Amino acid sequence: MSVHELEAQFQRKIDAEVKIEPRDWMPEAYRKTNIRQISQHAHSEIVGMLPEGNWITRAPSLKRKAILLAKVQDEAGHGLYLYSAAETLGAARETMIDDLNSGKAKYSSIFNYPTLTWADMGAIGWLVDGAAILNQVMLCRTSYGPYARANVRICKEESFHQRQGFESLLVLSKGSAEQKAMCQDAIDRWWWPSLMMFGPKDSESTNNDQSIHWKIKRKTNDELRQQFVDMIAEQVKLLGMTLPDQHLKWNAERQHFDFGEINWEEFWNVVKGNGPCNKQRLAARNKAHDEGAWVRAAAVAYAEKSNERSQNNHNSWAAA
Ligand code: BYC
Repeated sequence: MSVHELEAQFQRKIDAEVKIEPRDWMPEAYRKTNIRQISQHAHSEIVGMLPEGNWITRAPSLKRKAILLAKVQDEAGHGLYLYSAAETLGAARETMIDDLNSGKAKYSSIFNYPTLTWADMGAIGWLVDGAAILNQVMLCRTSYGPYARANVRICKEESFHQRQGFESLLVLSKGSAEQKAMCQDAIDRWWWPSLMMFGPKDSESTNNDQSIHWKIKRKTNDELRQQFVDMIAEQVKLLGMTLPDQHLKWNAERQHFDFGEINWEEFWNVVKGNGPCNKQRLAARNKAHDEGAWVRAAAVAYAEKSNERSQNNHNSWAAA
């Protein structure tokens, strides 16, 4: 079959909602864009452990500490499912990790902001995980099988993450004047960066059109962002708090909330490595990688010994 015919057959499968699996033929650009997106997603989960990890030792109660620990562990697990999904496309784990540690690979802009108070744990759960879920629910139906299945598992855990965040803010919102102020301040700081998680506006997105055509993405960046604004603009009322946007207003004609302009200069600045915590995040990842070298070496040595042992057993059986 010619490449042209293979491509036509591939697109027919996509159009018919048949999942693409690792051994199936696929255009090289489809493989590449999946490796790019899945590995960036994996890196986001791993780097995303850092801002919350910062508060594990300072959680205000045993219950909150246990919840936060479980959430951060879940994120490590999500990263591992996603690295495995990227490996099925031929990406090497070491290369992906090296690209993250050297600053070559991207990860979500959101994790380059600092977590200044305990209320930030609630705001991350409610807003950041809330944004992530909308995106990941869509990705449960992405066309590449292993990525879709990884997202199904991730979403189950993520919905607990969002609920615990909202519940934690609800407690603060009913607390002392100081707690209420802390809650509002966290919402004010995390709102705009959360909107940036959905990526550049559609007119600036380089990958939207092709990814929609291949059903890697089912909704555009702006569609998902609008869905998020509509959801949060209602939920914030339950907290008795406000969102820091004077242009936020229900538009009866559009049946959506209008909202103000995102600071795109800030977004690209953070994506390019110049956000408030980019350097700190990469330094923490590199330190963890260096300190884990002995664990990786021990695991390889153990695997080699086990192989040798089973080979010797096999040989002695064969000789007997
Ligand atoms: N930050 O063409 P576009 C979590 C890049 S973590 C940085 O629209 P695409 C959690 C983009 O990569 C969940 N970079 O791209 C963990 C592209 O650059 P390249 C994270 C961004 O891929 C711990 C360029 O801008 N979720 O849940 O079609 C605690 C042009 O953009 C960002 C995922 O990773 C950004 N925000 O669409 C709590 C979901 N946005 O590579 C929670 C998977 C864009 O061409 N990813 N860029 O040089 C996706 O769904 C898509 O990749 C995006 C962007 C919607 C993010």
